[in-house]
Amino acid sequence: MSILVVFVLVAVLGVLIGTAFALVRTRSRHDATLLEPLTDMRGVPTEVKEDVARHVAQLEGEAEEEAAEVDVELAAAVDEAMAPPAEAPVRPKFRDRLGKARSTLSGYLISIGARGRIDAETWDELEEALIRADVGMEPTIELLDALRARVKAEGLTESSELLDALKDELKSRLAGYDRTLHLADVAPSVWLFVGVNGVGKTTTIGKLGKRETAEGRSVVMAAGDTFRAAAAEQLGMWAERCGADFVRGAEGGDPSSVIFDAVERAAARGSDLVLADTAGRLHTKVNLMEELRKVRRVAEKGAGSVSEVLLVLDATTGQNGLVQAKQFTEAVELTGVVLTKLDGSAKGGIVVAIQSQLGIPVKLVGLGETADDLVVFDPDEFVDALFS
Ligand SMILES: Nc1nc2c(ncn2[C@@H]2O[C@H](COP(=O)(O)OP(=O)(O)O)[C@@H](O)[C@H]2O)c(=O)[nH]1
Ligand SMILES: [Mg+2]
Repeated sequence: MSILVVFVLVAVLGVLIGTAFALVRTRSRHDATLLEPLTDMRGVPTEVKEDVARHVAQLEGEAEEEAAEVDVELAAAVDEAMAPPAEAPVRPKFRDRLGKARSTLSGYLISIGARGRIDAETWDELEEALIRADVGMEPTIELLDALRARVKAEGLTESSELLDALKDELKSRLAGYDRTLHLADVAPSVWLFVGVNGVGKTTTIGKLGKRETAEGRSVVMAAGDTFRAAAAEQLGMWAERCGADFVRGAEGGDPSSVIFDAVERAAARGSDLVLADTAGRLHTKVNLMEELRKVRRVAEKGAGSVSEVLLVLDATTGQNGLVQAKQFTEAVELTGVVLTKLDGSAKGGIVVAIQSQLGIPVKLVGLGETADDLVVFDPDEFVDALFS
């Protein structure tokens, strides 16, 4: 009799453990049905129930551990996919790149700051500093007038207060411009780059190509500088690097037709943006300006719209850049300036001259030669860097 009872109990236990096993294997992780059979073990002795419950708990624990391991592996894989690439660009800081411009000013700033009082010599030194930094004669006079009025109105007496007022004045004069690069309502948009030879047009297009493709836009680069074959090759390399489409023409060919073809290609492929390079030199200046007018017209003959005409200026040329800017504004309506080579320029004040004399915003500045060295111009950061 007792042997029979033991036999039945062992059989019941076996069946229950088997069922629990099968349930644990097939259930979804948070499935509560697992414990249901256990609640229906009427008439089964307590020790057996406890034994079964222990087994089930152990199996459940193992299943949870396994699921947790899978979760950890999955999270690691997602992290890896979302992580920025190892060579993630670090935005260059004005302060680190404006060494030359800062050293032009620093001697004056230290001397003015050390003077303590605001006197005639303070004003002379300030004027000299601004002229040396290539702020330009007219903007310098305007700035000094505004500062004199401010010193009087606010009762400033310390030279350090005067320097703070100057920083403030510069920041507010440089602020307030729209520095975004606009896209046309209907693609493809065309951004045209103009400027004399060697200022950094092709390099700027390359840098922007990287930025725009990284933001998910499809880009066509147009080698509108047909003056030398090397110019097209240089642009072609940038295009390849950032995965942009590339259109070039024959050496000495018509730049307008290259840009027209690029717009056609962009329209056919549904691309967002055409970055159009132009030549910086021709036999005469009159020809160059005529050609730019034609390029501008032809770029809009097809499906594209020119939404930016950017004048590229080399910051190391200082006031000379201003003369160029005036000539280019006569040929084409400029939407902004790209000021390159600010990293190598002792004449940071040219930014003030350009904006105050031409009323055209400096939208981008070049702070070096690599693809990530083009940044949106930030007046506050710029002024703080100059005075640090
Ligand atoms: N240091 C520095 N060099 C630059 C910058 N932009 C362009 N360059 C260099 O200026 C030179 C002329 O540039 P390029 O794009 O060929 O001028 P382009 O003739 O106007 O097309 C090249 O050696 C560039 O690497 C910049 O922001 N900083
Ligand atoms: Mg070029």
